[in-house]
Amino acid sequence: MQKDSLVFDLIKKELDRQRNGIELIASENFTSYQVLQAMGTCPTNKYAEGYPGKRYYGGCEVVDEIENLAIDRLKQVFKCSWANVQPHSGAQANGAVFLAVMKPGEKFMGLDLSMGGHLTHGSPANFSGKTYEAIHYGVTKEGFVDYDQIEAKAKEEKPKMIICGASAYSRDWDYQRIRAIADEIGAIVFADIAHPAGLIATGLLNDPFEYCHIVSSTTHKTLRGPRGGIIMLRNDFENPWGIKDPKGNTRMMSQLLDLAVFPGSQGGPLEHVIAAKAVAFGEILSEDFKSYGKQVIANAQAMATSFVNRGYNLISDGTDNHLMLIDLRNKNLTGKKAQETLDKAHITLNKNAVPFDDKSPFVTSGIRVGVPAITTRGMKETDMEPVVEMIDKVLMNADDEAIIGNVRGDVKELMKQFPLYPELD
Ligand code: DSN
Repeated sequence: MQKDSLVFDLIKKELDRQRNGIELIASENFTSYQVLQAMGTCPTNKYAEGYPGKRYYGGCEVVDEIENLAIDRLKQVFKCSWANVQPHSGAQANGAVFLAVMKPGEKFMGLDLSMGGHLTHGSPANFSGKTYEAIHYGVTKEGFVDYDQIEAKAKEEKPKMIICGASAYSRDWDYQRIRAIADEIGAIVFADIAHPAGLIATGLLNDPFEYCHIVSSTTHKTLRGPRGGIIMLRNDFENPWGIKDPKGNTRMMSQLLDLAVFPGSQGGPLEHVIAAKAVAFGEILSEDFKSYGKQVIANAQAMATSFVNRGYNLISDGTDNHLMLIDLRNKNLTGKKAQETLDKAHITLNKNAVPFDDKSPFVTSGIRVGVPAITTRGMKETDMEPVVEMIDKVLMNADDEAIIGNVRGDVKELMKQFPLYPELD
């Protein structure tokens, strides 16, 4: 059969874009070549609705082994007793958690999207805000999660579930305090660790499993796996909230969550992606990944220092994790302008609302900058200052095409030192 060059040429073009640019989108990363290979394999052909040993199709004996391997490795990564590796994405994982524990119209609380939260934590545009009653907490004017506000609102509103987790928050979480608040009102604590999961897996940030009843994540951010989602419990439990399955039976939390993923919200699992998740979880268990996690934090802190030294205003004045949120108002730039201008120099990041932003989400006053991807490419602390220097040069000359063109050339030269997927040449 003739190769579909139209598609494969575009894939090659995307590879070149990734190779030649500086990738600073905080939610992106580069998988290993093995993870990439596993994704493009024959389990994609297999229907396997159900779970290992309990499928609705014949011929599942091998994909059962693949899925069990992924589950076993994930349980080792987070020292948990139960895991579901089928969610197609983080949003699907969160959708399943809602479906498992909340009835339509019930109340929950999450971090406001405009303060760093996520769409699935109650945005009015998302199923979570449309189906359930969302109330929100925010951050203090210094940019830290406002735990006093969580406590006051929780006592007043008595939500059934409190979500901790964010998409644009550079600090660690006090899970213990949130659990103590939740216990006073009998609420479920659900941690969405999609962003910092790789740093939690390596013990570099607080452990949500000690205090949160349910934990979800994506697998493609700091976990450096294929694009997908997961749900986990450290200790399975018979739920004290008396939550019932669709047939009216009270079940263990793991059973409620399994039912919510399949048949509740998904059909056939993507077994080729689950194979790639298994590869990634194996990598996370290695010593190399521990060094990677440490380097991510070291790079983020070095980059934050370089930005502060150049007069940039970091929300909360710094970072504990892999990202930083920068308010550009003192530089007379919007997030939109900054993102678009940096794109021209092949430096990729995203515009982002900052807490108490006066601009629309399409414009924003800020940018979110993350280091997981450039750390995977091999960059170290000493590489951060040159990167910030290039960003600053572009932003301070945002209408000068010649200067931006020169930086684009410098970016390409620099990134040659950090090869990406040489196996594909
Ligand atoms: N869209 C992801 C992010 O960029 O943080 C979260 O799902």
